[in-house]
Amino acid sequence: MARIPAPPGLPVVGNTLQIPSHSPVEHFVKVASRYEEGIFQLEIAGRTLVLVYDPDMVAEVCDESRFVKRIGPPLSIVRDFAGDGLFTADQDEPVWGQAHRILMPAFSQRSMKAYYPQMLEVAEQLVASWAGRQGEDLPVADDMTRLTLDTISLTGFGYRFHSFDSPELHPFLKAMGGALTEAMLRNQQLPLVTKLQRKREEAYRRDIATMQELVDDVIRQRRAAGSTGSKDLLGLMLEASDPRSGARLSDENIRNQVLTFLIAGHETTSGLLSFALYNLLREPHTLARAYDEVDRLLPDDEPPSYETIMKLDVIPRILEETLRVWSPIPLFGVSPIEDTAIGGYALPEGARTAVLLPALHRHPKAWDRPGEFDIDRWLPAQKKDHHPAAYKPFGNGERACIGRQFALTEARLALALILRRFAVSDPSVYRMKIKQMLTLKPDGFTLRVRERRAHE
Ligand code: MNH
Repeated sequence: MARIPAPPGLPVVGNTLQIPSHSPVEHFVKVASRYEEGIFQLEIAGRTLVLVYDPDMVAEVCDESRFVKRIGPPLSIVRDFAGDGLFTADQDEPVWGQAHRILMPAFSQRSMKAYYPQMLEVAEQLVASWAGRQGEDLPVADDMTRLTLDTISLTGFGYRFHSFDSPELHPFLKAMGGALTEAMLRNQQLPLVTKLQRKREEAYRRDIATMQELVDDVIRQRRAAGSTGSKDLLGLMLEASDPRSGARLSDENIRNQVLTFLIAGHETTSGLLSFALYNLLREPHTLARAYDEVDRLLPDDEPPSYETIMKLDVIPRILEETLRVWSPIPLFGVSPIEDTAIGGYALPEGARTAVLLPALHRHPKAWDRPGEFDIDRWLPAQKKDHHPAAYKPFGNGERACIGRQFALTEARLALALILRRFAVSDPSVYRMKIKQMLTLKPDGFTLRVRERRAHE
């Protein structure tokens, strides 16, 4: 067996102090560029983390008969607020399977079509807001956050944040950012250090309480309305039972799911949309193709139908390629079910292993011209030749993202409405600066818009 490459660390603290606490993933990617083996390990806060990005080894760790998602740090820290919601539940907690089966129908194609009018309503609010701010520097990530938060809360829970009515982001978002950032920092702290930081602990508990108050309000409003028969996420959680066991979700679990969906259902999609606009501003040729497409398929000022959005071809490929070069979730964790080896490297049972997406998604073994933004990689003829494990922006297997179609439908619609109406530009020539709060976003990215045609 070969030894897993490992950058040298210090006694006791290992590599902990080498990792910049607010941008761990950028550091991992830099280290990855030094190890052609496609695997390395780090000692962080007393634990070993194996990072994998060789596509063949990733194929092995994505074999669900050998590897499983285990809730260790940082997800065990996120459990402080997301509890046993889908994202942070262990595979063998019965509640994971129960909630998964109860909620799957809410993510069918039919459900997407049912959510579509509400997705459209929120996307039109974004466009209206930008139409009134032409020539200003628009804070892209903030406005994409308004869009995606309002969309998941309205479609999933019938709850309105009214984010476009306010110049300030909703307090829920500040609390969430604080809690996610704290979870990321704690992931790299020895527990003793965490314990000593009393002020941080208080702020963390306050942020969690703020989020939970909002969740309680969402549930209270629905209960006050009585049984609405709604098949949205909250309706299913309150009224449906697990087809296999007949179990219903507990009130506590429903709170955890609502919080999970409020976070997971908007944070990553806003990152995707922000990165997509960033890419389009750097790729005028691709941008021109996107304008062509919306002019062809959405020629008038009418709201597009769901069917029209499903006919788009260039915009979805922009999204796929964006998820390749900038995955909002930069890594996901798995563990071997028993002692095993991948690519000749031994991994003991339970070894904390993570797939490092930015390095996988640009791995020269799987991708030609990996640094180039090329949406034609996603033409069917080319797609079928892709390495089967070289693209995992939504994770893997049973524990892959349940909201994938939701995110892609919402993102297609938003980009189509933006590009139909506006010429986008970036006079300040933004330089990518990643902000990591567990997930990634472009920090401080602004753009400007002008109406493409006169509107009456
Ligand atoms: Mn989502 C799991 C990426 C949008 C709800 N999501 C995951 C995972 C990745 C991921 C990666 C697997 C994490 C892991 O293995 O630990 N998700 C994304 C991306 C987008 C996204 C890149 C947008 C782009 N996710 C959404 C949306 C929703 C959602 C939208 C809800 C409407 N995601 C989830 C949930 C899980 C998840 C819930 C956990 C699923 C499970 O384990 O059962």
